[in-house]
Amino acid sequence: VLDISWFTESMQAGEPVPVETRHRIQDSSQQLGTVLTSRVSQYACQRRTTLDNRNKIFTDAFEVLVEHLEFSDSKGPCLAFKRAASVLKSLPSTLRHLGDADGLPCLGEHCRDIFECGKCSRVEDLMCNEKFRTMKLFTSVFGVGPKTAEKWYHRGLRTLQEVVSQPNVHLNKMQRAGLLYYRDISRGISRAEADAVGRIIAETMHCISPSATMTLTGGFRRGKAFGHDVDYILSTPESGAEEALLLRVIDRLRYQGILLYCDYQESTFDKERIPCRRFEAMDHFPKCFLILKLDAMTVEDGGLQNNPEDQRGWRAVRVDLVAPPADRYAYTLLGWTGSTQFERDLRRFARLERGMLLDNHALYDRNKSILLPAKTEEDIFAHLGLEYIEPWQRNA
Ligand code: DCT
Ligand code: MG
Repeated sequence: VLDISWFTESMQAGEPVPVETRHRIQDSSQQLGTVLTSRVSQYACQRRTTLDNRNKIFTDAFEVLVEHLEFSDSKGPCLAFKRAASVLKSLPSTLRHLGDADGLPCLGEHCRDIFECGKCSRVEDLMCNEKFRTMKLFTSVFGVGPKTAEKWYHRGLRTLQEVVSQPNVHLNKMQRAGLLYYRDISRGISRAEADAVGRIIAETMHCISPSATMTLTGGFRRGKAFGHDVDYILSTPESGAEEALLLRVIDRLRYQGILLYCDYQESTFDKERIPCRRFEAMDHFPKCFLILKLDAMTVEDGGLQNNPEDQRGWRAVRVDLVAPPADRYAYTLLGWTGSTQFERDLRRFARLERGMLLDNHALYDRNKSILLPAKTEEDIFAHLGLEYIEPWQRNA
């Protein structure tokens, strides 16, 4: 039985998150940054994008449109807005004049709304739109994608309280966990919490295999102060032992009583079948999507975040672990570091500009019909003829 005692207060699509769209770009012949903008690449992997986003006022608005388009499965327009937001994030200053956008890639007519009208009515309408707000609420649950959210919406459901109390709503194991720990996992994880998770996993892993190593990846490796989950790569120098290592780590976490949820995906990696010519969202390495119980006492810097929930002395955190074979480590590290837009453009750049195929498993040169070996991320950038971009500059 799903214990939803904390659901007593009505969980529903709350006040719209304020997105300030009332910033008007002046139409002026004065162009601030043409020298700079003429050198901005259309590929995120040729831009250095730190977390210091000077155009948040615009990118927040774009991200609302992206979310809306993702809900309605409009891939093309969605990608166009993602690219536009990504270009803006890389700029060293805020756009002040329409002329500043001239010469910038990916900022075509579809962006004029947001720049020109002083306010973007489309964004403001969405923020008040019941369907959009409900879809946002439902998809914020771990395990709930746009399709399920839409189904619930059409059944007339509007709050999480309604979802859990409807007897005819079937929830899978992931969604049940998502709802059970909703309060915790919808709240950001701090770097101190991510490090605490890392210490627990490292300790567990070293009991099993002293020579195994662990690398923090995802948003935290890019320097983010908060994340929605913690991503770690586990590796062992012993060839072929990675899958057993991951399974034993999971077993031990369970034995410690801190494994609240585990979705284990076994390896489907076959060395004979690389390169993979068709793009797949996920790699084939053994991995797991976990929810762990993080004890406040294990977190440095004042324990868990200042939250009344944490009076109970622990919080739930989402953790992803992946364990590639040792010779696939560099590709996996590059793939899991992100951002998603940076990865998308790396693969696109490889394919269109270099005739190469890149994924988390390998880099393949189609012209020479060879797999290019790499021990480090630097090796991969070098094969692609790209300047090395540090992880903290990949926040595209
Ligand atoms: N990734 C990707 N393509 C996807 C999803 C993920 O290339 N469709 C890569 C990039 C980031 C990495 O996997 C980890 O994914 P997330 O944890 O979802 O992203 P994040 O950048 O770590 O974001 P957050 O800080 O919110 O966890
Ligand atoms: Mg992450």
